Amino acid sequence: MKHIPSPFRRWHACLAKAALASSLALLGVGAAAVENGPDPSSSFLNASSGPYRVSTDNVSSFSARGFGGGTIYYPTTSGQYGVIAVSPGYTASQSSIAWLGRRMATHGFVVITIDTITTLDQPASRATQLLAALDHVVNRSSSTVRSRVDSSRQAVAGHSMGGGGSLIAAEDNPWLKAAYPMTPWSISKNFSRNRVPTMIIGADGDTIANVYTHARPFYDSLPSSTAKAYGELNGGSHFSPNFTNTPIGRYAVSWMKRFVDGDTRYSPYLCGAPHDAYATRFVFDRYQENCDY
Ligand code: 856
Repeated sequence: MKHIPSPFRRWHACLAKAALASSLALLGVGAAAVENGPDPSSSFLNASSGPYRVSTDNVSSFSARGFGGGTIYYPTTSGQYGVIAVSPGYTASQSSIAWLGRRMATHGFVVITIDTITTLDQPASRATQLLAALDHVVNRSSSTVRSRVDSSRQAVAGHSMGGGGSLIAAEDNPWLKAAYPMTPWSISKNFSRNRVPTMIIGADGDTIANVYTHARPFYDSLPSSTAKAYGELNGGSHFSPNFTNTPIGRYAVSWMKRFVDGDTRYSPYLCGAPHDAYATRFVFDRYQENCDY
């Protein structure tokens, strides 16, 4: 769509959105968009935490069915929040992605960061474990957590083999609202059946899941009818998703807000001017998307 001058593109998108919104309203389908928290700003999204205070519940490996246990991060304020499960990578534990679990929760999500059953589990196994973890939060967590969950809004994310797991989970479960694979690693390269809005994070210096054989072909395989984005970390490594000092947190929050909550206040941070200004943190000209969304 890049060849279409942007005012036209925005105008057509606007008409299309208005038509879609009114037909959805007429049909009475689709969950209403949820707006949790104040209007976003760039500085708000760049901060290491959002507006919600967060408590944690430990899920022991003994009580977990179908995954290895984990930690649930949830807003202390009562409300109805989307649910996100996050898997670490090969040989790693939940501590490696704890920062992201907490960060997303502070923006108004119930997040479970998981340990896998064994740290050597492969992506397909991580996919089923992500789904088991979502099921735990929705059906078997403490009543405090369950009271904060909207089970119609669930999403997955993961690092490396966990990122591959999140791609497989999304492809096999079109009811999911969003996926966020980070420096994903997978033997299967074709995710052309994926109907779940998916943002993939790659890293230019990744020597374990090289972007030319992993993140980029995965992105290219996603159908054009699926909302998608690809950002490649500038000066990044396979382990960038284990640290906070990258665009990963900001885009994770924006992607989940937009597609788990349907909160279009975040659209400019994915498709508009604040995104354009900030996307310089990614490798120049390698950012890809199929906006408008
Ligand atoms: C952090 C994925 C042949 O595959 C590999 O060597 C390999 C190594 C590591 C990972 C991964 O998940 O790293 C994440 O532990 C594939």
